[in-house]
Amino acid sequence: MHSFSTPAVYDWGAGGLEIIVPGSYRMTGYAPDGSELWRVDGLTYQVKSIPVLAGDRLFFNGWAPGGEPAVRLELPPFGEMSERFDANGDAELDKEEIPANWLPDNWAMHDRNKNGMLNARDWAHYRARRVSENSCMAIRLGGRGNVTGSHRLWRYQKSLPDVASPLLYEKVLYLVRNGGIVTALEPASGAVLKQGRLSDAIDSYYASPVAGDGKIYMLSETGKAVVLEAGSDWTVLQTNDLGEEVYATPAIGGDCLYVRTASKLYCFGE
Ligand SMILES: [Ca+2]
Ligand SMILES: [Ca+2]
Repeated sequence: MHSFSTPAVYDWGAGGLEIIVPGSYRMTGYAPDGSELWRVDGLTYQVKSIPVLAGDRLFFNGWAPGGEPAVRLELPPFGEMSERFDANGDAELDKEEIPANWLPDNWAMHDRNKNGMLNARDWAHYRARRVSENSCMAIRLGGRGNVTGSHRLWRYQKSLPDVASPLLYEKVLYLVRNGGIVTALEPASGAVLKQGRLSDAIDSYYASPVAGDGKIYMLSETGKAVVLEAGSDWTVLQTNDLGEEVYATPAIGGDCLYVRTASKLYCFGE
């Protein structure tokens, strides 16, 4: 499928570099020569957030439409589908053979050879997408091979951001979901420390949160700039309105917070 995440580089010092690539359905660690070192399964089909590295831990959020636990579909593999539903026995599933509640709403995307039916390859393409699940997860680095069972430490599946990346700051992991829902997670366990709504900034969030000076900064799509006091019991200190769209993640340099809105570049400092 297609994804929008940016790879990360992990430096093992004398152990060399590792390139970590989040993609559809899996996260993969590569050596600089391109050979695969490890992979973790269970990512959703289309990821946008970037990995957050801390020590030998990696935190990652992946969200795509249809991947919420309540709406995803546990579709059977093609073999089972043919046995149950291929009425005319041509090793293809047509629209009359597939149960109505399992029909793809984007048929053309999955009918790869455009013959009006889904063969085994088409069905695998569709099924992979519909069975995939949104989640925020923690991974322990350093494994080799498929380390989904041994190195994926936890998954959290509620109130996830679509685009905004997680933020790890002073031992708390923050997520901001569209609608202004902020969740603070305990990084070691994935347990929820606090969840609440930014009542003055109920909006979509494309910019990732950033932190400094004991505060968390979240900028919404329409330019609401929320300042939180950081912590497992975070609170809203201030909400300002910049009055126009923000999609870029703010940058911090020295004592300044740089924010780019649709038409301006701001520098905020003491
Ligand atoms: Ca058929
Ligand atoms: Ca086809």
